[in-house]
Amino acid sequence: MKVKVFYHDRCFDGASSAALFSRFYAERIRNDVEFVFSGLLHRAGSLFNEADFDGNENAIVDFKYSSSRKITWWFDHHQSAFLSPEDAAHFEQDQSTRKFYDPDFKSCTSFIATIAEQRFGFNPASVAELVHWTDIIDGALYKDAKTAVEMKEPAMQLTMVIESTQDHEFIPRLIPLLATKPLAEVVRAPFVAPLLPPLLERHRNSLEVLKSRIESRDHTLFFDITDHDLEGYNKFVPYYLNPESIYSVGLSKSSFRVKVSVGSNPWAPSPPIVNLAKVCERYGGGGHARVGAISFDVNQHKEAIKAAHEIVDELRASARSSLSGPVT
Ligand SMILES: [Mn+2]
Repeated sequence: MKVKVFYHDRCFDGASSAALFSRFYAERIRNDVEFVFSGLLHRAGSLFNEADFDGNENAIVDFKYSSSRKITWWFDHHQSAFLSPEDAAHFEQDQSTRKFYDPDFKSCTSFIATIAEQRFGFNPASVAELVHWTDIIDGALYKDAKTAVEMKEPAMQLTMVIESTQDHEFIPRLIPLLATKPLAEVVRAPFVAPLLPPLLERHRNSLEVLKSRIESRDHTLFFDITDHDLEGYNKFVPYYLNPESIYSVGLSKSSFRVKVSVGSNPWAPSPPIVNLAKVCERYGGGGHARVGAISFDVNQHKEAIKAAHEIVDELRASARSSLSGPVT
Protein backbone atom coordinates (compact mmCIF):
# COMPACT_ATOMS: atom_id res chain seq x y z
CA MET A 1 0.00 0.00 0.00
CA LYS A 2 1.29 3.43 -1.02
CA VAL A 3 0.92 6.57 1.08
CA LYS A 4 1.80 9.69 -0.87
CA VAL A 5 2.82 12.69 1.20
CA PHE A 6 2.71 16.10 -0.49
CA TYR A 7 4.62 18.77 1.41
CA HIS A 8 5.63 22.41 1.05
CA ASP A 9 8.78 22.07 -1.04
CA ARG A 10 12.07 23.85 -0.26
CA CYS A 11 10.85 24.65 3.24
CA PHE A 12 12.27 23.24 6.49
CA ASP A 13 8.81 23.10 8.06
CA GLY A 14 7.41 21.43 4.93
CA ALA A 15 10.03 18.67 4.91
CA SER A 16 9.76 18.26 8.70
CA SER A 17 5.96 18.05 8.46
CA ALA A 18 6.29 15.23 5.92
CA ALA A 19 8.79 13.52 8.25
CA LEU A 20 6.58 13.82 11.30
CA PHE A 21 3.44 12.81 9.43
CA SER A 22 5.03 9.65 8.00
CA ARG A 23 6.47 8.62 11.35
CA PHE A 24 3.15 9.19 13.11
CA TYR A 25 1.30 7.33 10.35
CA ALA A 26 3.63 4.31 10.51
CA GLU A 27 3.39 4.17 14.30
CA ARG A 28 -0.30 4.86 14.81
CA ILE A 29 -2.26 4.15 11.58
CA ARG A 30 -0.49 1.27 9.81
CA ASN A 31 3.08 0.27 9.17
CA ASP A 32 2.91 -2.01 6.12
CA VAL A 33 3.17 0.99 3.81
CA GLU A 34 5.52 2.56 1.34
CA PHE A 35 5.80 6.35 1.64
CA VAL A 36 6.31 8.46 -1.46
CA PHE A 37 7.25 12.10 -0.83
CA SER A 38 6.36 14.79 -3.34
CA GLY A 39 7.08 18.52 -2.99
CA LEU A 40 4.57 21.23 -3.87
CA LEU A 41 5.61 24.79 -4.70
CA HIS A 42 3.63 27.98 -4.95
CA ARG A 43 3.60 29.01 -8.55
CA ALA A 44 1.49 31.02 -10.93
CA GLY A 45 -1.47 28.95 -12.17
CA SER A 46 -2.78 25.69 -10.73
CA LEU A 47 -0.94 24.23 -7.74
CA PHE A 48 -2.18 20.65 -7.92
CA ASN A 49 -2.21 18.00 -10.57
CA GLU A 50 -5.04 15.58 -9.81
CA ALA A 51 -3.19 12.78 -11.61
CA ASP A 52 -0.40 13.00 -9.01
CA PHE A 53 -2.80 11.97 -6.23
CA ASP A 54 -2.20 8.30 -7.00
CA GLY A 55 -1.48 6.88 -3.54
CA ASN A 56 -3.87 4.58 -1.67
CA GLU A 57 -3.81 7.51 0.71
CA ASN A 58 -2.76 11.03 -0.26
CA ALA A 59 -1.75 13.54 2.41
CA ILE A 60 -0.97 17.26 2.07
CA VAL A 61 1.07 18.92 4.83
CA ASP A 62 2.07 22.58 5.32
CA PHE A 63 0.41 23.52 2.03
CA LYS A 64 -2.90 24.74 0.67
CA TYR A 65 -6.13 22.75 0.86
CA SER A 66 -7.29 20.63 -2.05
CA SER A 67 -10.94 19.61 -2.28
CA SER A 68 -10.00 16.54 -4.32
CA ARG A 69 -11.71 13.37 -3.08
CA LYS A 70 -8.37 11.61 -3.35
CA ILE A 71 -6.86 13.70 -0.55
CA THR A 72 -7.41 11.76 2.68
CA TRP A 73 -5.24 13.75 5.13
CA TRP A 74 -4.48 17.47 5.38
CA PHE A 75 -2.61 19.60 7.94
CA ASP A 76 -1.89 23.31 7.53
CA HIS A 77 -1.19 26.42 9.58
CA HIS A 78 -0.97 29.13 6.90
CA GLN A 79 -3.42 31.97 7.16
CA SER A 80 -3.89 31.71 3.40
CA ALA A 81 -4.78 28.02 3.43
CA PHE A 82 -7.71 28.06 1.03
CA LEU A 83 -7.54 28.95 -2.64
CA SER A 84 -11.25 29.91 -2.67
CA PRO A 85 -14.27 30.34 -0.36
CA GLU A 86 -15.56 27.08 -1.92
CA ASP A 87 -12.48 25.24 -0.67
CA ALA A 88 -12.95 26.70 2.83
CA ALA A 89 -16.60 25.58 2.82
CA HIS A 90 -15.57 22.14 1.57
CA PHE A 91 -13.15 21.81 4.51
CA GLU A 92 -15.80 22.98 7.01
CA GLN A 93 -18.14 20.24 5.80
CA ASP A 94 -15.51 17.51 5.86
CA GLN A 95 -16.54 14.58 8.06
CA SER A 96 -13.34 12.57 7.79
CA THR A 97 -11.70 13.89 11.03
CA ARG A 98 -8.40 13.58 9.16
CA LYS A 99 -8.11 17.14 7.95
CA PHE A 100 -6.80 19.76 10.34
CA TYR A 101 -6.23 23.50 10.24
CA ASP A 102 -4.98 25.92 12.88
CA PRO A 103 -3.28 29.18 11.86
CA ASP A 104 -2.20 29.82 15.46
CA PHE A 105 0.54 27.19 15.32
CA LYS A 106 4.06 28.50 14.68
CA SER A 107 4.90 25.49 12.54
CA CYS A 108 2.90 22.79 10.79
CA THR A 109 5.30 20.25 12.31
CA SER A 110 4.31 21.20 15.86
CA PHE A 111 0.64 21.22 14.78
CA ILE A 112 0.92 17.64 13.45
CA ALA A 113 2.75 16.56 16.63
CA THR A 114 -0.02 18.01 18.79
CA ILE A 115 -2.90 16.48 16.80
CA ALA A 116 -1.11 13.13 16.49
CA GLU A 117 -0.64 13.02 20.26
CA GLN A 118 -4.11 14.24 21.26
CA ARG A 119 -6.21 12.42 18.67
CA PHE A 120 -4.13 9.39 17.73
CA GLY A 121 -2.04 8.53 20.82
CA PHE A 122 1.30 9.30 19.17
CA ASN A 123 4.25 9.83 21.52
CA PRO A 124 6.06 12.98 20.24
CA ALA A 125 9.11 12.61 22.56
CA SER A 126 11.28 11.19 19.75
CA VAL A 127 10.58 14.17 17.47
CA ALA A 128 10.88 16.88 20.13
CA GLU A 129 14.05 18.37 18.61
CA LEU A 130 12.41 18.68 15.18
CA VAL A 131 9.31 20.31 16.66
CA HIS A 132 11.44 22.73 18.69
CA TRP A 133 13.41 23.90 15.65
CA THR A 134 10.53 24.13 13.20
CA ASP A 135 8.76 26.45 15.67
CA ILE A 136 11.88 28.63 15.92
CA ILE A 137 12.54 28.70 12.17
CA ASP A 138 8.97 28.95 10.80
CA GLY A 139 7.92 31.25 13.66
CA ALA A 140 11.06 33.43 13.41
CA LEU A 141 11.64 33.05 17.15
CA TYR A 142 15.38 33.74 17.08
CA LYS A 143 16.55 36.04 19.82
CA ASP A 144 18.06 38.47 17.33
CA ALA A 145 18.85 38.94 13.65
CA LYS A 146 22.49 37.97 14.19
CA THR A 147 21.48 34.52 15.42
CA ALA A 148 19.14 34.12 12.45
CA VAL A 149 21.88 34.73 9.87
CA GLU A 150 24.85 33.04 11.57
CA MET A 151 23.96 29.53 10.39
CA LYS A 152 25.49 27.88 13.45
CA GLU A 153 22.76 25.40 14.32
CA PRO A 154 22.28 22.18 12.34
CA ALA A 155 18.60 23.08 11.85
CA MET A 156 19.56 26.36 10.20
CA GLN A 157 22.14 24.69 7.99
CA LEU A 158 19.49 22.17 6.92
CA THR A 159 17.09 25.03 6.22
CA MET A 160 19.66 26.61 3.93
CA VAL A 161 20.19 23.34 2.04
CA ILE A 162 16.46 22.66 1.77
CA GLU A 163 15.59 26.17 0.58
CA SER A 164 18.23 26.24 -2.13
CA THR A 165 18.26 22.69 -3.49
CA GLN A 166 17.53 22.18 -7.19
CA ASP A 167 17.72 18.39 -6.86
CA HIS A 168 14.23 16.87 -6.80
CA GLU A 169 15.48 13.73 -5.10
CA PHE A 170 17.26 15.50 -2.26
CA ILE A 171 14.37 16.37 0.08
CA PRO A 172 12.55 13.00 -0.34
CA ARG A 173 15.85 11.40 0.66
CA LEU A 174 16.26 13.74 3.63
CA ILE A 175 12.72 13.35 5.05
CA PRO A 176 13.19 9.84 6.52
CA LEU A 177 16.33 11.07 8.34
CA LEU A 178 14.52 14.10 9.77
CA ALA A 179 11.96 11.72 11.25
CA THR A 180 14.47 9.45 12.94
CA LYS A 181 17.87 11.06 13.58
CA PRO A 182 19.22 13.97 15.64
CA LEU A 183 19.69 17.02 13.38
CA ALA A 184 23.45 17.14 14.11
CA GLU A 185 23.64 13.65 12.62
CA VAL A 186 21.45 14.57 9.62
CA VAL A 187 23.83 17.40 8.56
CA ARG A 188 26.73 14.95 8.68
CA ALA A 189 25.06 12.45 6.31
CA PRO A 190 27.28 11.79 3.26
CA PHE A 191 24.71 13.21 0.83
CA VAL A 192 24.21 16.36 2.94
CA ALA A 193 27.60 17.44 4.38
CA PRO A 194 29.33 18.27 1.05
CA LEU A 195 26.50 20.63 0.09
CA LEU A 196 27.15 22.96 3.01
CA PRO A 197 30.46 24.76 2.28
CA PRO A 198 29.42 26.16 -1.15
CA LEU A 199 26.07 27.23 0.29
CA LEU A 200 27.72 29.02 3.20
CA GLU A 201 29.89 30.82 0.65
CA ARG A 202 26.77 31.76 -1.35
CA HIS A 203 25.14 32.95 1.88
CA ARG A 204 28.10 35.26 2.63
CA ASN A 205 27.95 36.51 -0.95
CA SER A 206 24.20 37.18 -0.61
CA LEU A 207 24.94 39.54 2.28
CA GLU A 208 27.10 41.65 -0.03
CA VAL A 209 24.54 41.60 -2.85
CA LEU A 210 21.67 42.53 -0.56
CA LYS A 211 23.71 45.24 1.15
CA SER A 212 24.28 46.89 -2.23
CA ARG A 213 20.66 46.51 -3.39
CA ILE A 214 18.47 47.37 -0.42
CA GLU A 215 16.71 50.74 -0.55
CA SER A 216 15.57 51.65 2.95
CA ARG A 217 12.92 54.32 3.31
CA ASP A 218 10.13 54.84 5.86
CA HIS A 219 11.24 51.72 7.75
CA THR A 220 10.46 49.69 4.64
CA LEU A 221 13.08 47.90 2.56
CA PHE A 222 12.92 47.23 -1.16
CA PHE A 223 15.37 45.17 -3.19
CA ASP A 224 15.48 43.48 -6.57
CA ILE A 225 17.93 40.58 -6.93
CA THR A 226 16.29 38.96 -9.97
CA ASP A 227 19.60 39.28 -11.87
CA HIS A 228 21.29 37.00 -9.29
CA ASP A 229 20.75 33.30 -8.69
CA LEU A 230 19.74 33.89 -5.09
CA GLU A 231 16.25 32.46 -4.62
CA GLY A 232 16.28 30.83 -1.22
CA TYR A 233 18.45 33.58 0.33
CA ASN A 234 18.16 33.79 4.11
CA LYS A 235 15.09 35.97 4.61
CA PHE A 236 16.46 37.56 7.78
CA VAL A 237 19.50 39.10 6.09
CA PRO A 238 17.61 42.31 5.14
CA TYR A 239 16.69 42.91 8.81
CA TYR A 240 20.21 42.04 9.98
CA LEU A 241 21.56 44.69 7.60
CA ASN A 242 18.79 47.21 8.41
CA PRO A 243 17.73 46.87 12.03
CA GLU A 244 15.55 50.01 11.72
CA SER A 245 13.23 48.27 9.24
CA ILE A 246 9.69 47.12 9.89
CA TYR A 247 8.79 45.71 6.46
CA SER A 248 10.66 44.34 3.47
CA VAL A 249 9.64 43.66 -0.12
CA GLY A 250 12.04 41.69 -2.28
CA LEU A 251 12.05 40.45 -5.86
CA SER A 252 13.94 37.25 -6.64
CA LYS A 253 13.93 34.85 -9.54
CA SER A 254 14.36 31.15 -10.25
CA SER A 255 13.88 29.03 -13.38
CA PHE A 256 10.10 28.87 -13.04
CA ARG A 257 8.97 31.94 -11.11
CA VAL A 258 9.58 35.53 -10.15
CA LYS A 259 8.85 35.76 -6.47
CA VAL A 260 7.75 38.83 -4.53
CA SER A 261 8.60 38.21 -0.88
CA VAL A 262 6.80 40.44 1.61
CA GLY A 263 8.04 40.20 5.17
CA SER A 264 8.31 41.97 8.47
CA ASN A 265 11.25 42.35 10.82
CA PRO A 266 10.76 40.09 13.87
CA TRP A 267 13.04 42.45 15.86
CA ALA A 268 11.55 45.69 14.53
CA PRO A 269 11.64 48.80 16.75
CA SER A 270 7.84 48.91 16.48
CA PRO A 271 5.59 46.02 15.47
CA PRO A 272 4.13 45.64 11.97
CA ILE A 273 0.43 46.40 11.74
CA VAL A 274 -0.34 45.44 8.14
CA ASN A 275 -1.55 41.86 7.61
CA LEU A 276 0.86 40.65 4.92
CA ALA A 277 -1.11 37.50 4.06
CA LYS A 278 -4.03 39.74 3.06
CA VAL A 279 -1.78 41.99 0.98
CA CYS A 280 -0.33 38.99 -0.88
CA GLU A 281 -3.77 37.41 -1.38
CA ARG A 282 -4.81 40.48 -3.39
CA TYR A 283 -2.17 39.52 -5.94
CA GLY A 284 -2.89 35.78 -5.88
CA GLY A 285 -0.27 34.96 -3.25
CA GLY A 286 -0.58 34.28 0.46
CA GLY A 287 1.18 33.25 3.66
CA HIS A 288 1.05 34.35 7.29
CA ALA A 289 0.13 37.70 8.85
CA ARG A 290 3.80 38.64 9.24
CA VAL A 291 5.30 37.06 6.14
CA GLY A 292 3.90 36.25 2.74
CA ALA A 293 4.82 35.85 -0.91
CA ILE A 294 3.46 36.02 -4.44
CA SER A 295 4.72 33.85 -7.28
CA PHE A 296 4.58 35.11 -10.83
CA ASP A 297 5.35 33.17 -13.97
CA VAL A 298 8.85 33.95 -15.31
CA ASN A 299 7.31 35.72 -18.30
CA GLN A 300 5.26 37.99 -16.00
CA HIS A 301 8.36 39.76 -14.68
CA LYS A 302 6.80 43.19 -15.33
CA GLU A 303 3.67 42.34 -13.37
CA ALA A 304 5.85 41.19 -10.48
CA ILE A 305 7.78 44.47 -10.47
CA LYS A 306 4.53 46.44 -10.56
CA ALA A 307 3.05 44.47 -7.66
CA ALA A 308 6.25 44.88 -5.64
CA HIS A 309 6.25 48.64 -6.16
CA GLU A 310 2.59 48.97 -5.22
CA ILE A 311 3.14 46.96 -2.05
CA VAL A 312 6.25 48.96 -1.09
CA ASP A 313 4.27 52.19 -1.51
CA GLU A 314 1.44 50.85 0.62
CA LEU A 315 3.75 49.64 3.39
CA ARG A 316 5.77 52.87 3.39
CA ALA A 317 2.57 54.89 3.68
CA SER A 318 1.40 52.69 6.54
CA ALA A 319 4.74 52.92 8.36
CA ARG A 320 4.78 56.71 7.92
CA SER A 321 1.30 57.18 9.34
CA SER A 322 1.68 54.68 12.21
CA LEU A 323 5.01 56.18 13.30
CA SER A 324 3.88 59.76 13.07
CA GLY A 325 0.70 59.17 15.02
CA PRO A 326 -2.86 59.86 13.92
CA VAL A 327 -3.27 62.46 11.22
CA THR A 328 -5.47 65.33 12.28
MN1 LIG B 1 4.99 26.06 7.71
